[in-house]
Amino acid sequence: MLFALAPADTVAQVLNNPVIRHEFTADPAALVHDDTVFLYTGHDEAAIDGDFYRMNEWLVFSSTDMVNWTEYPVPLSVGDFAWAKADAWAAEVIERDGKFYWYVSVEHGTVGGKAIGVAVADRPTGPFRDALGQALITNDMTTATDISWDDIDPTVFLDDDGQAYLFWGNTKCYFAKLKDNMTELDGPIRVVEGLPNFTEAPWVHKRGDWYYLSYAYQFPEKIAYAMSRSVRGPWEYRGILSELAGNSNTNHQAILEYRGKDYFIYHTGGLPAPDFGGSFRRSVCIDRLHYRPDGTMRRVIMTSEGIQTE
Ligand code: FUB
Repeated sequence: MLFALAPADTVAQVLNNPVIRHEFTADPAALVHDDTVFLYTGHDEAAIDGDFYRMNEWLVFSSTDMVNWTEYPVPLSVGDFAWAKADAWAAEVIERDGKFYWYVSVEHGTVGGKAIGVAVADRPTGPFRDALGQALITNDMTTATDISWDDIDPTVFLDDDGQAYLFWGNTKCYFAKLKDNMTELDGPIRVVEGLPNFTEAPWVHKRGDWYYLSYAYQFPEKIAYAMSRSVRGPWEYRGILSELAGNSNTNHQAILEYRGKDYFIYHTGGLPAPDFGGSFRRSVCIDRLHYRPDGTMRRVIMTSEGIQTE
């Protein structure tokens, strides 16, 4: 009997997605500091039969190969914001002038609705403390939609001229300038136009002369993106970047360049039995991202193998 050799692309590799397996992680954000990647996530704690998010804290991990991750003590939780009462939803950290600012989504304790807070630390792993003692954005500050959960999913971007911007939203995508202290808005809140089927999860990054605004599209969520020559727009929609995240009805992406390679960091419900991942038991995954010569991004292929060590 003859046996055909397996084609090279079916040779078994280590299955590195999801990248964290001992707990559930969602809503990734990442930055590079001192040639090390710091991965920030939410922490899904819903029971197997849970039917909504149970999220009380955020987590931080580091890596120098995108495969092996070191976890640190819990750096920030809802309880660190005296004015907040629940829901450690999506967040992002940025470094400016040697300090690390962590913009988070939470449920406000008195104003009602979701709100955005900011914490600060001297190191990427914390400890972080509330930088303001009150919310930076509350639901009554945004009126483009009636929903109470439109002030979530902050993404922060520092432009080449030193001007920082905060983008966030659900259903509507908002943006505003930040003062140099990173804890106050510097001007009006505006609505970003040109993002069809915007749901949530904006992420702004720059490569060369192009600015990119990726976001969760429709519901269940795909990731789509737009491009612009200015962070203030106008934005031109450029299509779907990644497809549905399997058994998770949300997705949430971070885009990172590290040591000359580009990465797409996202979540799925992909932890198998006995953990049984799902929409409220999500896990961060990482795959390579590739640009075309004209700056557009190729569709990301979500894989079980993920990133392989070289
Ligand atoms: O994790 C809670 C919410 O689900 C996030 O804020 C959204 O981006 C979605 O992933």
